Amino acid sequence: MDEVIISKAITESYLKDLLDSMEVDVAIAGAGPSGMVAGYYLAKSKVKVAIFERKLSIGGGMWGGGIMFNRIVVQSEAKEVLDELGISAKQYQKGYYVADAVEAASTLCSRCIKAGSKIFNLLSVEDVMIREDDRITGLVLNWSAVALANLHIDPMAIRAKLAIDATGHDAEVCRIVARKTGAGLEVRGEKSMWAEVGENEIVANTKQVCPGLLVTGMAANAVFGSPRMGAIFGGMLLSGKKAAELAIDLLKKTKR
Ligand code: 48F
Repeated sequence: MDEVIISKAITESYLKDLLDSMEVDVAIAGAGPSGMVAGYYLAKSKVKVAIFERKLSIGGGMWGGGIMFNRIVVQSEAKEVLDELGISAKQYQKGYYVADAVEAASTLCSRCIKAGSKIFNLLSVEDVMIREDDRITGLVLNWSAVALANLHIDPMAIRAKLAIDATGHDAEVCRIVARKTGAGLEVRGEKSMWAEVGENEIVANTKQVCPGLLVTGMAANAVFGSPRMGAIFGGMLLSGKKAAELAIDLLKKTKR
């Protein structure tokens, strides 16, 4: 075994993918359930997509389910997404299905990558690129370790025809856009728990919030001031699917 060959294999293979992902159709911030569902459906439709995740582990809030019991609940409306991904679920009561959070997160991750998404962990989105008409043209990334160590290191830039904020409760990309650009975006912040309203509104809130930037998952409810919902995940899955569908439509329009 040659340690240098091992290091070269890792470095060359990683850098090839990173270089290739510096210009993509869609760049997604955050590899939680909504971001990975969006990535899955986009890649399945042959869209070039990269997902950037701050943490070492991907899957966001899915692993712990609710209450640190690794189960998630999904309502009937979103069961089709579990079926599409091959995640098993048992009916608990009419309209409510329970799935193993570990199976759900790991299967979603695997299907997202095998469909063709590139996922890069340990990278945080710290800014966006912006051009005329307040159009978001890409994401600005730095190694998460740089922020943790408080190092003064300049970031790298990824060009994307569209970006998706899937950063969860903090809606980090939308907050950056609201704070640093003239795009007129306001982040109202999520409201207290009300599962039914939160689940209904999350799909309606999944939209393009300024030219070139869409929002999905809990970030969508944070932007529009809708409630949180606790350990029910159907809305996240449907929101990710809708974000992918909207992005595919927008990409088709820009081609014309
Ligand atoms: O938080 P997260 O799971 O968001 P989601 O897809 O799903 C929410 C549910 O998990 C749960 C819920 C169910 O009712 O409310 O909370 O909306 O995943 C967001 C991911 O984005 C990463 C973060 O580490 C997590 O894995 N993330 C957050 N900010 C950044 C980021 C950033 N600036 N750059 C890169 N990744």
